[in-house]
Amino acid sequence: MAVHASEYLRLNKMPHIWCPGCGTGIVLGAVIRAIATAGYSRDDVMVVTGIGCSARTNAIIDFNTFQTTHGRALSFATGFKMARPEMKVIVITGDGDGAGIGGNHLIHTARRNIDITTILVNNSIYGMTGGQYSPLTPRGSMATTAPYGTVEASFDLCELVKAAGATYVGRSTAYHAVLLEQLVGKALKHHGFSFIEAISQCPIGYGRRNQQKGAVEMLNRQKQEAVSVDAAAKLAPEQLLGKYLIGEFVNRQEPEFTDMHRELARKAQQSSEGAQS
Ligand SMILES: Cc1ncc(C[n+]2csc(CCOP(=O)(O)OP(=O)(O)O)c2C)c(N)n1
Ligand code: SF4
Ligand SMILES: [Mg+2]
Repeated sequence: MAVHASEYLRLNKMPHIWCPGCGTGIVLGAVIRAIATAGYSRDDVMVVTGIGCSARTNAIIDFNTFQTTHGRALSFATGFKMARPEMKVIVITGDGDGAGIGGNHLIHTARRNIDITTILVNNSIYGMTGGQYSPLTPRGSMATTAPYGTVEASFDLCELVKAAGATYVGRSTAYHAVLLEQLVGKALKHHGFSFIEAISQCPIGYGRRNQQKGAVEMLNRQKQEAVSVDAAAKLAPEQLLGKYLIGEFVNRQEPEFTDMHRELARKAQQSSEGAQS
């Protein structure tokens, strides 16, 4: 019998800690609906997070869950996946956690093509710690660490993980929650490293410093600024200025890390048995 997504929530841990209008709950809703549609039981799934508002998803979901140190979720998740390759390992991380302090882990986990699904909640800011800018904060934004606006360029994280070797890459927004659920569903079924960037709104840490008056305005911006990959193909470059792409960017098969590691262990075992006989 199909599981209803709400059965994956720890209702006794409610209320959650998120501010009114926060997009993280919308992202989590899309993720658990995708898991329900895929039909995984609670015991099949391990969700690993680092630290941040996005990492607090772990407090209210009823899977095997592990909240790790800031920026290190992918390293812990790699260890879990190596020990229990039959489990569905999911990492939920933030732009500070996954692209800032954990950026190096992200590159190398993508390069290994280990079968882990990563959902990075990009709310353009370090939300939990009060609004410091992250590597994904748009240039010119106000932050507690940039009271006159950031001068650093942000980068396109989907392009980065694609270049690093991720074999499934997509992006959606909290506004486009149905697309987000579909992309997460495909990422979960993909055998290899899959990465979904979920653009989300932080009305408190980012919005109120940047003349974005609340969740509705921020969701409307997501609607206006996001362009689907198919629509973008028909537009001239100048029509895409100030926009970002959403949809599926990469979907290809390459040898997966735990499979290759198991094969290597088998060969090593055979060769040591051969040497002893
Ligand atoms: C090693 C370490 N450095 C810094 C912190 C403080 N810290 C906790 S959450 C956080 C930022 C989280 O930002 P992000 O990953 O974008 O998550 P959000 O809160 O925006 O969802 C920081 C810097 C920490 N807990 N551990
Ligand atoms: S600080 Fe921002 S990201 Fe954190 S709960 Fe509040 S609105 Fe959400
Ligand atoms: Mg953030």
